Amino acid sequence: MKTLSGFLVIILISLMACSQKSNIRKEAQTFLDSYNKQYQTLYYEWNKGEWALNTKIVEGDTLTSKLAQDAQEKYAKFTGSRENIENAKKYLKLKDKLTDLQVRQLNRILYLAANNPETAGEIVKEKIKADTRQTELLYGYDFKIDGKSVSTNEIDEMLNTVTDVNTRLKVWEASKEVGKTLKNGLTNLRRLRNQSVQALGYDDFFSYQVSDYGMTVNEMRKVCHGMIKDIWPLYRELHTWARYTLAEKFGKEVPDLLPAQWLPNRWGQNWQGIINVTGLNIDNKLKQHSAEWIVKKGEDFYVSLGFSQLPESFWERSSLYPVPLDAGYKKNNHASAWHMDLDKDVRSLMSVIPNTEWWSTALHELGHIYYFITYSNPGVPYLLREGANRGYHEAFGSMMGLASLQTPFLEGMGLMPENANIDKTQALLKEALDYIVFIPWSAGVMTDFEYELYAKNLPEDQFNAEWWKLKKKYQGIVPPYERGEEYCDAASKTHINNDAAQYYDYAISYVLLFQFHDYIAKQILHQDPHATNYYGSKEVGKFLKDVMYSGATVDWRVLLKKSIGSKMSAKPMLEYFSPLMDYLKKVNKGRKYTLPESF
Ligand code: X8Z
Ligand code: ZN
Repeated sequence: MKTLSGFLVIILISLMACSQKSNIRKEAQTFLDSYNKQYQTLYYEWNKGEWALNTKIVEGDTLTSKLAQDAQEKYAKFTGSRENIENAKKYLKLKDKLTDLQVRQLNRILYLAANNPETAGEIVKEKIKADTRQTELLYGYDFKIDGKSVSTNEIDEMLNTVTDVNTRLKVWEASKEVGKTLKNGLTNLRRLRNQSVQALGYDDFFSYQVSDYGMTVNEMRKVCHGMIKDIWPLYRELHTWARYTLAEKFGKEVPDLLPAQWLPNRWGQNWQGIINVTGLNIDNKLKQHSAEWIVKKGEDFYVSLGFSQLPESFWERSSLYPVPLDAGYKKNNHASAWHMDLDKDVRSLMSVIPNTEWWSTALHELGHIYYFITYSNPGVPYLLREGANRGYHEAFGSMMGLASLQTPFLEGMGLMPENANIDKTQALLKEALDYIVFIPWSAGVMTDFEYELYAKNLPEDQFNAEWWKLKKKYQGIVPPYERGEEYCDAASKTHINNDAAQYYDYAISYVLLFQFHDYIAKQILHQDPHATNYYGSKEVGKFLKDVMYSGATVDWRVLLKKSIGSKMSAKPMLEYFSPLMDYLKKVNKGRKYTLPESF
């Protein structure tokens, strides 16, 4: 009897514990349901305001920015509210009794709150105002060459084609002028961003953004520097090759470091425009088509993998093509993808013209759009409709961009003649000028600059000096002349203004995309990673959808291991480009190297 009653007591106690657990779960769920619902509504209103602000910028119009600010303030007030923070903390104290999905949402609530805490109310308000102003200044800016307005597409086109160095200098200078008008705003935003997150205990805005990966700043910097170290020997060869190639192209002496105005990109972030691989130049082919064709073909590529067609509303509401210079208004000229309502209202903002750069960019943006669509399923609460991490979100569209420029795919699309005799080494070189060259820029210059800016409080009178110090150190790029502190060349880059302290996302995305691409090529398509054709492969589509489906409901490291069986590693990227080393060493034989041998 004694044992039986003891047994009953144990059962009773565990039943009570069970029901207590289930009560706490229920209570927490009620809170989360209500939060998710309000969150979605306010997020949608905020995005609508932001969309209007970014797609139609009229000088002197104060109404649009006021509406955008009001909507953002409401969103901030809710996400940063004391009540929501306290509730989230209260339930997190009982996290052993909650499900993993609930804990993730509660952590997300605290993460969102830290960007707009009610305790820093006035600072948050000021920040929202400064943010909208910076957007207007950046995208309302009238770029001019010799007093004549030019679009950023025209600037990019000139940097890709003009061979007269004096003209190049003018174009490059024109592209940097905008920085001057943004410097005060950036200084102010740095203070406001830091103060906002400090109210909830973060050291600074940089560490806040990094914490989204579950990493400390030191860990993230280590990852970034590790990537640069890995690719450095190849980068050094590319740098040497580029100095000699460009000097010959422009009829100049070989410089020790690369003059910024010689490079085919405003920031020197990728250099693929330096070479023209016979047979592989699809620019001419694309130019025979319309900008609409580019986006439609992009959709067609995803549909061929088994993704659905884009919703009608995407075509109706997106802003995909450039605004004419005489339209009387301007718009954000940088590409982006928007998950307006965290559900079906997906849009993209681009200025597509038919060229290779926009072909890749359109595929990149559609990668975001299909990620949005795929994780907008009942298993993923609004709060977790995000990438597994931010790098994942950037990776898939860029991977499709890589795949879309490989020979078998281009042949299939009719963008190049079948059996065209493409020089494989030159093709690989062109890819390296994109993907390898990008690493010292993203993991080095951008990341270190923002680290110095936010975490080290870089003095205002050193912004430009620091920028060029980092450009020299990581990229071996120098300005045409000493650029004093009246310039703010860093601020000519979109992300410095409106996607702050997150640029390592792209470096991570490149590493991840080569891991995913390698897996797809070898394990699914059984093709050489250098020569794949994803088109029409439902298996590839299924693999991608499976990775995308869970959004941020799972740990990104676990997801990586589960989907491709490995940890984050630059190995597949290095392996992909390894055939290039021997070639470049041969070409560069006898040439003067000016970058240090190891990083
Ligand atoms: O900003 C972008 C995307 C935005 S979703 C177009 N990218 C980085 C850049 O342009 O600097 C894509 C790769 C790098
Ligand atoms: Zn992107």
